[in-house]
Amino acid sequence: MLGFLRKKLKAVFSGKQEPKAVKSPKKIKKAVSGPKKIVSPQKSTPAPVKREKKSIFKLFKKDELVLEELELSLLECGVALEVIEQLLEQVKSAKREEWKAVLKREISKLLMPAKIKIKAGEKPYVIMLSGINGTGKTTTLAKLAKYFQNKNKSVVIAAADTFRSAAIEQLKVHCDKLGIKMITHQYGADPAAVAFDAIKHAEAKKIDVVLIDTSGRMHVDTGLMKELEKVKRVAKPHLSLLTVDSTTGNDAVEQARAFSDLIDGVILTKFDVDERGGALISVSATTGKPTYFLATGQKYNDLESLNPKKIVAALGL
Ligand SMILES: Nc1nc2c(ncn2[C@@H]2O[C@H](COP(=O)(O)OP(=O)(O)OP(=O)(O)O)[C@@H](O)[C@H]2O)c(=O)[nH]1
Ligand SMILES: [Mg+2]
Repeated sequence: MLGFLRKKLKAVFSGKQEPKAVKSPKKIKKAVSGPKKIVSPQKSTPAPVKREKKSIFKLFKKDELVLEELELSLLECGVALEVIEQLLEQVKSAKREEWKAVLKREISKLLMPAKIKIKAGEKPYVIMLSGINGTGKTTTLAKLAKYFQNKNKSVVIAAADTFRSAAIEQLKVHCDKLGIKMITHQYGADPAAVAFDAIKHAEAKKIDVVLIDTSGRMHVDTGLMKELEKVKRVAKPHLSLLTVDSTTGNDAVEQARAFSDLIDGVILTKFDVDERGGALISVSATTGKPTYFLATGQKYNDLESLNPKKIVAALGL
């Protein structure tokens, strides 16, 4: 916003716009340094102000108001502040009449739906899920298993979360319900070794898909992020996906940055809890990676493809 304000004031001083509409340099300085403060031409000039000058400042104020409206729509949808700033910078380079359309277009471009395509020879097809704690990795993994079963593909699951207590038992419940074999080691074992064993098992039994569950890790925990790198190095997944909780706010940017090099795409989880899509906009803008699914509930079939139009519509622009 401030950049925009500065530009306008620069135009006033360079003579491109009527200078008299602004009271004094002192006031201008205040307007520049204060947040979104606009100098009122009426208050600042005791002499009658010409119509022309007035309209310039009306437009100026109108621009600010439109930008604020766009900013508010993005904030209300839970888009991270950093991403809002980036988006508004793009918007401001267009004509004001086009701002809303440009914003919608830019967001649509960011949201890239993708589908899993298994090529001939990719057997077993290996998928690894990662993400911060509680974002829905294990539940989504079970949904993915069901997704492949629905396509008549055989599945084996690697319980590579050997860290969190009860993680293996939680996954076992899903595997038993779905009739899927789970490869596991002891708690505290190397997760990369679990993934490796599951892939070897799939190769021996000619199983189509290996799904690797990993433990939740905070993106700031460098030790655990290194561990994830190792799992990836060993398992060489065809697809490495990050689960992002729909309710994530500003933190989505930092999460996305930390995982970005380790992932090929995103699954937005708990979309039934928060359908605004702001977290997905933030993560997509930060990683440039596509979205494979939206997880929309607790049932195994609650997986949907991303429809960018739905997310853009939720912005209410
Ligand atoms: N409403 C809703 N709840 C979900 C969804 N996905 C997961 N959950 C719930 O979110 C909670 C955490 O899910 P988990 O699958 O255990 O998450 P996780 O990422 O594996 O957790 P950690 O392994 O502890 O990091 C559970 O209560 C799930 O039932 C979803 O799409 N919608
Ligand atoms: Mg889990």
